[in-house]
Amino acid sequence: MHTRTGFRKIFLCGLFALSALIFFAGCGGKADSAGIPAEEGFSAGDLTLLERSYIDLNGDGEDESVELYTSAQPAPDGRMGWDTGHTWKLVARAGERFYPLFDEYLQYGELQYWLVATNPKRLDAPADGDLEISVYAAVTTGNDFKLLRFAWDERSAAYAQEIVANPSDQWFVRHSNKYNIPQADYTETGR
Ligand SMILES: [Ca+2]
Repeated sequence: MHTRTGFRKIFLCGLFALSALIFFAGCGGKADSAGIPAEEGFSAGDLTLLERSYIDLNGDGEDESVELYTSAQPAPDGRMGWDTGHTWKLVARAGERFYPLFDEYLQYGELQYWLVATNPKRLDAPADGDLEISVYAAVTTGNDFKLLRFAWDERSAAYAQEIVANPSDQWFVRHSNKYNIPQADYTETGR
């Protein structure tokens, strides 16, 4: 009797473990992390707004805005007071809902973004609703580079993040500067 109960327990535990395995395997998609939901009470604080673009990221007919902030501050002469490192924040905003896509301190680097529309159905004349919009962000520091992609996921009402490229064993990085002060010595010496 006891043996039979024991077998049943083992069988049920095995069944549960198998179900869990199938469930979690089924959850594996292209996204590299949990979705990025709206953040309550977002405040740009002392950050400086560098760029803002308007585009319909989730296909509901209303434009979101994509906003890039940095902790660098404009100097009295209007030029940006770049230091060797800053906090960089990339936000998708839908009305009063803010989605912090990226929020990190970058040393000797910066973040640049692109809004890319794709035509997955390969239609000759796609309407706006046929296109899928992704936010790509290239993130650099003095010793690493990565390319990230963010796309709206209706099911989780959040933005999914995918790491498109993040080369292994990176040692140092030279990169073009869109925002930071160009380093003339790199240009002149060809280093
Ligand atoms: Ca929208």
